[in-house]
Amino acid sequence: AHNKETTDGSAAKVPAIAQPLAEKPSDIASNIAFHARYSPHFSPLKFDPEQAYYATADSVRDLLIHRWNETFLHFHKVDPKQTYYLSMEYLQGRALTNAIGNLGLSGAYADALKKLGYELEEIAEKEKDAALGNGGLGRLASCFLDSMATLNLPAWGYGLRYRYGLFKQLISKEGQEEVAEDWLEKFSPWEVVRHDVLYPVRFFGHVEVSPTGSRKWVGGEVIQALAYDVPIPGYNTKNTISLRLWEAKSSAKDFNLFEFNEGKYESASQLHSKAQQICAVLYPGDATEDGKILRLKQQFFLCSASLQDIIMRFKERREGNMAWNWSDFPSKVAVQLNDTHPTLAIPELMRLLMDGEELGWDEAWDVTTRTVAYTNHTVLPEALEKWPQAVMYKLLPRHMEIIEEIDKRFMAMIRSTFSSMESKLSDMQILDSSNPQKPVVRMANLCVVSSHKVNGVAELHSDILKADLFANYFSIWPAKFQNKTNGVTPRRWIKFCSPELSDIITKWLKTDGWITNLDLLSGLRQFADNDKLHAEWASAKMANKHRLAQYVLHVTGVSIDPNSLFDIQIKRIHEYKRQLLNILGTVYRYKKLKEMSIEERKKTTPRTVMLGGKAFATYTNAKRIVKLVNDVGSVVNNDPEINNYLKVIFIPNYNVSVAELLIPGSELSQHISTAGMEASGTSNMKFSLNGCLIIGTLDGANVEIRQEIGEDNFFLFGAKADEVAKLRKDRENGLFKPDPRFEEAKQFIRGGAFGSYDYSALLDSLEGNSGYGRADYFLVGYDFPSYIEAQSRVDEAYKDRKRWLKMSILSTAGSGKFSSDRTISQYANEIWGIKACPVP
Ligand code: B1N
Repeated sequence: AHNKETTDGSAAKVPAIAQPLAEKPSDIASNIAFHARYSPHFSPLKFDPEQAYYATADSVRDLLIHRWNETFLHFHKVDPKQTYYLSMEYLQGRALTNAIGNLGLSGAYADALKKLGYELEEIAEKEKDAALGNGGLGRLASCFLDSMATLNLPAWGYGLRYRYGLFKQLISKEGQEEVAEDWLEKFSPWEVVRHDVLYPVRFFGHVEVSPTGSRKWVGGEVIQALAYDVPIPGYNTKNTISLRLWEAKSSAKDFNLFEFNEGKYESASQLHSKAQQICAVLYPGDATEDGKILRLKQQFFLCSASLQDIIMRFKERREGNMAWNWSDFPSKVAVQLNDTHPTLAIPELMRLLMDGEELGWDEAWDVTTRTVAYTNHTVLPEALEKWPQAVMYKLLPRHMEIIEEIDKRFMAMIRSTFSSMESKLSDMQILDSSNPQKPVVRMANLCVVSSHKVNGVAELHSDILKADLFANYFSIWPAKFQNKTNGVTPRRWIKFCSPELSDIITKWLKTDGWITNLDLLSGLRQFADNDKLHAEWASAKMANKHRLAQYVLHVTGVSIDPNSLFDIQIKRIHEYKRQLLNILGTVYRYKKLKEMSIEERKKTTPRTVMLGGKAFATYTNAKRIVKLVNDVGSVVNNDPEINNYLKVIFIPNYNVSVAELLIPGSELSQHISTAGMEASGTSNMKFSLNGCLIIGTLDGANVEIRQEIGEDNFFLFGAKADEVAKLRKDRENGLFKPDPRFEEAKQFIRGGAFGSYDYSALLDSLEGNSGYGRADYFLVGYDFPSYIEAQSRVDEAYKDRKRWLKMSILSTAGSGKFSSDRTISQYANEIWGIKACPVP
């Protein structure tokens, strides 16, 4: 069926080659054919779906490169203030459908590919997910890039080009298995290597003091950072910005030819393999000292290469202008730290300004603090980075000097200006030497002290930062603290992943303006009771459910009923996210169904419970949870009495493209973390945007979602954030009486209903005998009864089709606030001070 001219191996009759920038279907088809032949990545004269993907991507790339060059020339000419987003993670997912959609060429490309014998969707699936991130923090960075481009903002993303991104999750009888996922196995058409953009990055060595007292970092090992650029097209604009990913390289002079010829192969290429290690994997395990050094090397590599590049650009744009001054730097450059992972940007900028550009401390400090801002993404104590001082001294001796000086001056400032805070100094200090065996650098403290703005990612989270984690700093610097509630890009997360629903929205709103002005969705409210809209809405949702059911059958072999309620929880597996609450509730539902008569069962709401997510490779309890979900599924799905009323599915290898399939087909999603622990959540926004109802706690952005869509349209349960501390205390004091239904569910598992695996270690963590003094730290037992009751309200609501559809429409209608366009506009106006710079 496919393009005969090129698949049968005979001399190909490739259509005539049009000009390289093709935007009409016939030109596009010819351009794709051109690339199939003249940008070959495989043996010649084949045109199977994978080659069609690469040829299509190459043709899209032409268009992007054209826009990209224009954008850079324009930025260079205008010289606006620019934002540089520093992040150790980007979860880009696939790029083809998104790029074509942002270019406004979805129809044209679909037609062009039809001419060549292909469906766009079919070839788009050949692309590998770029998973250079772990979860929400990385995906947020990617949504931000899309919004920055769409809003025509002069901005860049900086990150690392990991050879292996997030692992691929395999599910076996044992539970989760991790294998390396090779996203670069063949080649990525979305990156352009810039052979001329190369910076040296030093590690180890020592500080040399000159007779004049100036200090220089010398010796150690020097590794080159080479730039790979990924184009980020905006939606419906020419502006195309850049995600610059650094790759580590050694140079030829580091290769010891003499040693090599003597047969000493390993020592001859030592620096080469050291360089390769730096970008080998996303988040290398940091349990060992070597692991810590590698992770810190990664962080510094990102910071140093990016800042050298930023400074180079700043100077380049001032060439021939004698009047410029370093104090202009913050009016041209904003650096945003995505959590503490790129904190070393602070001492590195200080070092480059002082040791490289010969600024004095005060001037360098003024420039640095007016340039850098910090976003906090978590209050979980174990996620707050603390680097051993010994490791820092060894790897970055000059930076450690600078950090000591920042700390010293900060303490002096507190003593002189805020003497009432002296008693809090030990909490506020950057260097924490309270444990003389293991003195550490508290990276979050360094960020707060050195940034001009600090923000949380949802209102509740930002309030917790001010009242709790950073309360002392807040009392001395109230104006430093802000909130920037997260958002998601409506292009990827509804327009392209749910085109049917998007067309309905456009039709009823009589405009597609909502795609870049998501607040317009509120216009759907007036139709929330309209029967015609209900019918269209239900049919789009049903089509998405069918597509999802097919996928589930394909990856698990289990067939699920599109008429059942599709209930989904997808996110990293973590005890605070409480997948265990979900599965215990599901076990309880199963047990009750077993006890019912057939007549009673028929009155229940049939459900398909789907869970997906990856557990960190060494996180034992998270891996037990994965296994438990799979074991419960094996029993329930094969129970002929029950499997018409309940199915339990573990979705393997959850990632961005799987999310793009699951979210449009969802009806209920679970965001059920212990209140106060999920900083924001962003999938909650994607689900609600797609007309999916939420069962959730008052945590993170749930609070604001519920406000926007209305209390009646949100299934709320559970303890509130400000009750959690007391509930934990009560628990320790033996004041907690577990609900019998909770005991029943646990007992059912302990009794072996789901196989012979011993789940007692996992279930014990919910009881008083875990041995860690953290008995049910996440309050699963406390919240269980209100969770079960909220689930009953869901079952009742689902029986009333009209009511459910109305709630679904109101969810979408109330999601306008959660566009990352809104979030990024706020960052641009309230933190970065940058303005749109559209390419004419
Ligand atoms: O950042 C997201 C939030 O929506 C989530 O609530 C939050 O959990 C997530 C160490 C993290 N916080 N911290 C991380 C990631 C990687 C790592 O190595 C911490 N991720 C979040 C976006 O704001």
